[in-house]
Amino acid sequence: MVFFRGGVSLISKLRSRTVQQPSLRDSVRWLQYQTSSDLDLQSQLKELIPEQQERLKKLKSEHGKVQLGNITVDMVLGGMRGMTGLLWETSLLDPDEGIRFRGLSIPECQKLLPAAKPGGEPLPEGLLWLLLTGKVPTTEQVDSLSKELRSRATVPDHVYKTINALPVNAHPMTQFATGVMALQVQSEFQKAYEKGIHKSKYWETTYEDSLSLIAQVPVVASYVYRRMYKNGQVIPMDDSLDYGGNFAHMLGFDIPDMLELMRLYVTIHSDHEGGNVSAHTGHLVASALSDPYLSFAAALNGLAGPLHGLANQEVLLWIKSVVEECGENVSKENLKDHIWKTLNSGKVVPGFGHGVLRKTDPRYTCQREFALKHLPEDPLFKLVSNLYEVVPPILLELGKVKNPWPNVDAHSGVLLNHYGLTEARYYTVLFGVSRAIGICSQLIWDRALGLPLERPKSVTMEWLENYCKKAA
Ligand code: NMX
Ligand code: MLT
Repeated sequence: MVFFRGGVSLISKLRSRTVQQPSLRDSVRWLQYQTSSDLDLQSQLKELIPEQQERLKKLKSEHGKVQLGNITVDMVLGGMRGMTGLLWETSLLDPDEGIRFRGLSIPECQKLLPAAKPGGEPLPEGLLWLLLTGKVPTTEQVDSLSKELRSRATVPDHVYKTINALPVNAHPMTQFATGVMALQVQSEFQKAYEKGIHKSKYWETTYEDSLSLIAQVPVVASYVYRRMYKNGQVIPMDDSLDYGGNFAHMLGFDIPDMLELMRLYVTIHSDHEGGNVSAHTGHLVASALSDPYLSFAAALNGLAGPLHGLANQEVLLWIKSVVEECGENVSKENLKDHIWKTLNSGKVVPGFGHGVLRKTDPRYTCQREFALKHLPEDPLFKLVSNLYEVVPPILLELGKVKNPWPNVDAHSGVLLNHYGLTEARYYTVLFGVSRAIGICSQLIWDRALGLPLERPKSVTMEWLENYCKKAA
C-alpha cells in the first residue's frame, strides 16, 4: 500500500524508503508522503500490523509442516547451537557477514539513517524506527521520536530510592537491573491486563511501556554512574539533545566526539537477532505475558554474564592488567605470553569468539573505523589493533575454537576509555541501555503477532541414551 499526499518535496519522499526484505520485494513501499500521522510511530505501526498478521497466518497455514533441519544430540547437549527455533523480525545474523537490522548492514545504517550532523553517526532513534517499522525514517520522523522519548523520560522518585537502598559499590548491572524492576510499577500493560483487556489490544500497552522504558533507561543508567563514580551529582537531561547525545551528556561527557560515539554505540549494540542470551531471555519471559519491564530486567540479568555482555568489562580490565605489567607499548611477543597465561589458567580471552559469527564482527570493524578516524594515536587502540593480529592464530592453535575473530566487546572499552569513561565495571550498563531498543521492538511485534508461550521440550540423559539405542 502506498500513500500519496500533496505538498511534500521529492527529497522527503525519497528519504522515507522502505527497507527491502528479500522475501518481500513485491510488497515493498517505496515512497511515502508525510502527514502528522506519518510522524507518529504508533500510527505507523497500526497500519503495518494487520498485513503482518495476515503474513504470519499464511506462513502457518501454507508452510506450517515444512522442516527446517534435523535436531541432533550435539545440538541438545551443545546449547542449542545451530538450531533454528525462534521468530525474530527486527534483525538477522549471518555467520560471515554479521548483523542486518531489517535487512540493512551496519555500513548501510551509517549511510541511510538520519544523523545529528552531516556524515555523522546514525541516531539510535532512527534505528528504533527502522526496527519497528522496517522503514528508514526521515529526519522529521526521527526528530518527532526524539521529542516523544524526551517527553517520556521522567523517572519516578521511588526508583532512585530503590537504587539507593543498594550499597554504592554493588555491581552497576545489579543497580541498573534493580532500577528497571522498580520502573515496573508504572506498567500500563499490567494495569490493562488486570482490567481484562482483549488480547488484540495487548500490543498497544506493550508499545506504551516499551517506549517509556526505552526513554527512561538512559536516565536510570546515568543515575547509577553518577551515584557510583561522581559523588551522586546528577546531570539533568538537555532538551535540545537527541537520545544518544543526551545519554553521553547525562553521564557527564559533552565532547562532541563522545556524543557521536554514544550514538554509534547505542545503535550497534541494540539488536543481534533473537538467540543471544539477553534477547532470548527477554523474549522467553515476555512469552508468559510478563510486561516489558519484567522481561527486560530478566534480559539484563543474562547480559550481566561474562560470556555475554559483561565481556566488554572483562576486555578493558584484561587490557589494563597487561599495561600494568608491561606498559602501554607492550611488544607482540609479550602479548602472546599474556594470552597463553590467560588460556593456561583456564580462562577465555574476552572479546574473541562467538556463538554464531564466523568472521570479524562488523560491530568491531565499525568501532575500529571510528578509532582510526578520531583517535588513531591512542596507545590502547594500538594495543587492541595488535591483539587483532596476535589472538586469532593462538585461538586457532587450540584447535577447538570455532571463531577466533574479535566480537563487539573487543573494541568498545578503549573508545570509552579514550573519552574519559574509564570505569570498566560500568560498561555492560551501556550495552544494556542499547539492548532495550532491540528487545522492546521485537516484544511489541510478539504481542502484535500474538506469538505463543515459549515452552520447548527437554529430555534427560537416560531418555537420550534410550532413544539413540533404539535409533541404532
Ligand atoms: N578464548 C578461549 N577459549 C575459547 C574462546 C575464547 N575467546 N572462544 C571459544 N573458546 C572455547 C570454548 O570455551 C569452548 O571450550 P570447551 O570446549 O573447553 O568448553 C571451545 O572453544 C568451543 O567454543 P565455541 O563453539 O567456539 O564457542 P561457543 O559458541 O561455545 O561460545 C563464546 C561463544 C562467545 C561464549 C566464546 O567464544 C567465549 O567465551 N568468548 C569470550 C567471551 C566473549 O567475548 N563473550 C562476548 C560475546 C559477545 N557478546 O557480547 O555477547
Ligand atoms: C550479542 O550482541 O548479543 C552477542 O554478540 C551475542 C550473540 O549474538 O550471541
